[in-house]
Amino acid sequence: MGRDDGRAYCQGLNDGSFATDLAVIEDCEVMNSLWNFIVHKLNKRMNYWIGATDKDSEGTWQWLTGTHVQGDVPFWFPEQPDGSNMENCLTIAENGYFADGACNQEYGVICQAPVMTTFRNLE
Ligand SMILES: [Ca+2]
Repeated sequence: MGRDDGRAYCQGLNDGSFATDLAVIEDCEVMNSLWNFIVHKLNKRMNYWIGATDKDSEGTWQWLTGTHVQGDVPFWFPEQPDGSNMENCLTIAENGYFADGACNQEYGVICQAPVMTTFRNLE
């Protein structure tokens, strides 16, 4: 699906108690474990949309949360992003690195829901 359809798909997973959206991946370990899951469990190497764009300002990549996308290796493949105004949506590409993609391309999506941690102490 295209990126906007992908985002709508992720938001549609919301069951009313928490917000779901395209995945925001700001951490190297999260990226590694996602990629390991894609390769070893899903066994589906393909491009996946995740939650960042440079639509608002070419070359300035922002996550859905408003924070800046971290630059360079180990996140981006060398020479990426390379699509200028033609590629404004972020993917995890088939090689396991970030790459920019044309937003209407048909790719998979990676969605996320907030993590909830609850403690209940003994009184
Ligand atoms: Ca761009």
